[in-house]
Amino acid sequence: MLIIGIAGGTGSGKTTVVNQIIDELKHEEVDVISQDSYYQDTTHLSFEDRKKINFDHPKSIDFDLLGEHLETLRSGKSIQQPVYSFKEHNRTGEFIEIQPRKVVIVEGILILTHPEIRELFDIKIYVHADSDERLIRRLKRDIADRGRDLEEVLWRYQTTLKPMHQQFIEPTKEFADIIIPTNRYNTVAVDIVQTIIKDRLS
Ligand code: UZR
Ligand code: MG
Repeated sequence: MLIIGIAGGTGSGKTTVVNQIIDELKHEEVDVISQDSYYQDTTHLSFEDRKKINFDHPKSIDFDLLGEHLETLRSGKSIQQPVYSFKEHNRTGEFIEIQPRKVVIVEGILILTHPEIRELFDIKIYVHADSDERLIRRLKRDIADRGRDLEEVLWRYQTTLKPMHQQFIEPTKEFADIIIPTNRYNTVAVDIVQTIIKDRLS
């Protein structure tokens, strides 16, 4: 099994890169695991308190569960992954079963911040876009898909997203084997990653 970690700031284009990488793989060969599924269980908090959680800080992630799940998949067994709701800022109580596959891609802003989790990755990738590009993408997404408004997104960006990015996310670039720039269309970096995957699978 090949486990690939893909980090990068919010709006850096992680999802696009993941989709380009898996484009040439067969459905039954790859699992994509999002950090979002591993936000801490916050059932003990009220909705008002959950809204105040700093979701860009490493402590918001249940890395113990993520590590356990990756080990389980590596041992050839399936996992029961919690389903997360961005609307509720909490786990829904439902689970989905994920089967072990030849390639497991783990993506998320904070996945390279944790030393033991880093050790589990065979390939570490950091997706880079300039902060203005990321803010533009984040604004569009939060307004279109997550029912937020301009003021709220900008306020969150200045008070949380930017400082957390500088403190925790950007420094993990140092751990990356490959840095993929997404300010403009890039096919070479993705080709390289696909070649490594094919090579390891054969
Ligand atoms: P990406 N996030 C939420 O907005 N709500 C939640 O309940 C959980 C997470 C956001 C989080 C982070 N920050 O910036 C983003 N906030 O999801 C990471 N606020 O996701 O890498 O797709 O941008
Ligand atoms: Mg995402």
